[in-house]
Amino acid sequence: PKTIRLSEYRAPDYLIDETHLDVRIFSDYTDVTAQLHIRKNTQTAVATSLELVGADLELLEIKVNAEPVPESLYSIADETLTMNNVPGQFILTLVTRIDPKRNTSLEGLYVSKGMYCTQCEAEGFRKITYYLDRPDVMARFTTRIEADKSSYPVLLSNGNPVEKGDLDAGRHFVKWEDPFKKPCYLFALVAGDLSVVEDRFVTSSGREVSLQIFVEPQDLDKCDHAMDSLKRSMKWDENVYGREYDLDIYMIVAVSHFNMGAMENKGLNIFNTSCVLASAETTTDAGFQRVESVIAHEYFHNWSGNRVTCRDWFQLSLKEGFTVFRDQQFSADMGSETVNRIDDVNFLKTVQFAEDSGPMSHPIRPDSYIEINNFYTTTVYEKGAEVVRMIRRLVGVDGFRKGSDLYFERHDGQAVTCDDFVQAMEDANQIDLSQFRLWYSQSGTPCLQVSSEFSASSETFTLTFKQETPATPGQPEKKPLHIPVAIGLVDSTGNDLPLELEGGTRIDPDNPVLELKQPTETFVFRNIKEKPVASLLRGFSAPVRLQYPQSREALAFLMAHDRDGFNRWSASQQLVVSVLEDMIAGFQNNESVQPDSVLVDAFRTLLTDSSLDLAMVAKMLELPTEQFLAELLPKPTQVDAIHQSREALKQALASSLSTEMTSVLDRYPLHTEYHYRDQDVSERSLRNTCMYYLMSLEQDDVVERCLNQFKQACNMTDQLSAFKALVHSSRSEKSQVIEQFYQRWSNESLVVDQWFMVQASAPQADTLERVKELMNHTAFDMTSPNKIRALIGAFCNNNPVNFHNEDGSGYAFLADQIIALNKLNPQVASRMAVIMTRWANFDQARAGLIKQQLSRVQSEPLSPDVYEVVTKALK
Ligand code: BAL
Ligand code: ZN
Repeated sequence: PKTIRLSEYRAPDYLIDETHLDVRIFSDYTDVTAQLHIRKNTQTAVATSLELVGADLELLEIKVNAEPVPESLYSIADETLTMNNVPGQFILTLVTRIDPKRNTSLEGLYVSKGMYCTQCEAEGFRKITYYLDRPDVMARFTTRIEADKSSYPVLLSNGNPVEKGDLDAGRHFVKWEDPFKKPCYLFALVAGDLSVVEDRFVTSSGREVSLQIFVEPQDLDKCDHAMDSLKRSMKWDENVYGREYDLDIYMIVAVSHFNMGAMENKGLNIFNTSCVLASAETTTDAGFQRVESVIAHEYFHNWSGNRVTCRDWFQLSLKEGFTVFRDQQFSADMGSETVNRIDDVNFLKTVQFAEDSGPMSHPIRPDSYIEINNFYTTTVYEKGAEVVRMIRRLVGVDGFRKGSDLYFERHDGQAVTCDDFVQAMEDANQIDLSQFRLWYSQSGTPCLQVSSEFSASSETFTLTFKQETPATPGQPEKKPLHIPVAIGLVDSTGNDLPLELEGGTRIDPDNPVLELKQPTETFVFRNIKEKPVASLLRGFSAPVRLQYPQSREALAFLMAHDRDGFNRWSASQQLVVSVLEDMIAGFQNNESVQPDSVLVDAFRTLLTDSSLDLAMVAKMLELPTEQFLAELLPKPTQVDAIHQSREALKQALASSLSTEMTSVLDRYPLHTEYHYRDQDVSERSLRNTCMYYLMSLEQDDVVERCLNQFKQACNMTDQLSAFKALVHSSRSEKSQVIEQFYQRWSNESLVVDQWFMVQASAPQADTLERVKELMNHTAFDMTSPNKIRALIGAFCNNNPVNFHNEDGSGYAFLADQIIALNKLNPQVASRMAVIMTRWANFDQARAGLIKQQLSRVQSEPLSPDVYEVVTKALK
């Protein structure tokens, strides 16, 4: 497979102004007629040959200006159709035959549970017809779809329906027209027997938009939350970014077999059912939150992605980083800003930091790839969002809005680059972001080492920052980055001190930020009369690893007093980690270490102080996951020590604080009615966290309580929490509970996913055997990405102690699945292969076993997706 490089980008030699598709669906095949209005790009064109790309297509006809093209004038090879001596402007007609029913890659046109649907981003359109499948070629589309009327009564594509009618033999057609030019990755088509939920939205300028969510008939009662989230997103984007919707219809279709979460096709979003359906009985609070944020994310793409799109796929973060940032802002405005920030940062530090320190590390704007599908990563998305967030901090809220207005106005209808985005921010604010631009090209997580010194005699407090970014593949040398560090110096009463630097510079009290640009920088604060506690990187103002050793007492103090909610949580995590480090050391010396009373006391305060914010209390009580700890702690990762010590800490806290935790269960009894609102979500979260602790003791009274919750819960959040606590225990009741849960929910595919997930993440030693058994369960389906993620993904990602069993059985299991999936669905296979790229983090024996399995995978004939990951991992 070929490596594609950003440095080799060339504008297209040919452009397509109009694309007219006629898609005729028959039971054994689908015929696609494409009429492409092509012209030479006068800006660049040197070539006289036109090269289109296509994959898995049978070419039935080819005409130029309605004249058949003789075979001597075109050639087909290896995913290309090359035509020689084409005119400067012409209409190319292509008829291709495709086989959507056998398309298990879920790219292009495929069938999910009897419904035809598409996924074209990044390069799926080439599986529909030969095309200039690149985002800088933008055309106006019309799409005529024809199919059997009784099997496929609903026929959808982008834009507005302009014509429909019945045909012979029980067939019918609908023709759609999209007035906006777009790259082909935003093309979509759906044909199915679907029910629809409808609503309307009136835009700020008074235009009425029809909103439609298409689902299978049994899911009609699960669309309210998505519809409500959509309307709130539309309003929010008008208020916060001044962006109005531009078509008369906005459609969402839910499909069960989908590689991603959802896709922002113009006017016709296609969603994984898991990101659109929600009901109290079947969906957890986290599920409701996910639906809200993904609905918002795809809607926001209409401006950040569709109206202004990417020039090439290296610029993916232009639309994804910005849109993730926008959906994070939206979620923060809809609920608790701090809790949302904590969840986002937790995810970033667990997954993105791990990616950025491994063989797949890449900048948010990668400079090369073999398969672009491998770059839909947490780096491009979540770190990309952090980079946009830092720009906002540097230019301020108003400056950021000026910059985004200029960006949208300047580039509407264009395919542009990350540099264009930064340029708009610079131009709107007259600031220089030249050093800041390194965040786009430099990979790796910077490490920020901080030391501090208080001088009572000179009444100064000195902070010294040293930044260093470790070498990453292809980037041995790193330059210093422009890093905004939000800070506060907290006095003994918990108040922030005024910040004034030696020399007289006052730091803005509303946005106290230190801007680092040099490898080492020192800041001396004056008029500091008592030793303060420094609160650094408030709100996680930059995606760096902060190393600032603080005493446990200082951390407990910040936990209680920091006015920055994020840093209160961060202090609690650091305190827990520091206690766990003692326990891990003890485990390795065969000593049992009890948790420090500083932690126990701090947790007791959390459980008993009724003035505290419940949602924050619940977050602060959550122990960091084993994956988070593995990422954070020194390598080689002590898989077993981490697991055992974390379990021991959970039990010790449960035992010391059982009175306080039990009284939380009494104070917040099970809700009898479900509402997805902050107070209720916090109560459920806190109660279930306490239940989770107490269940670690496996005492009869708590087990009884948990069983009652499992039976009586009126919502999935409470039922699933109880289910998980029971299944992850060693109590004999669990086999019955597993059976009951399945019997109750076997018709709800998304709940069955949860059923698989909980079992696959159980810490008991027989879990791998159980996972293998479940792969033969009637509900498991190797062509469904949701099922694969729920069972195989959950075992390999969320069950470190079993997956990394030193006998290597977990690795052999994963390799078998990658080999099988490579043929069925390369995208999903390569996601699974990424798990194996982390071998260097483990001890020699485990690393050797992982590499052995990687080599076994490598010896197979591989898709470019899996090839790229495995080759980079073994380099
Ligand atoms: N564009 C792919 C799916 C998403 O990020 O919205
Ligand atoms: Zn996106």
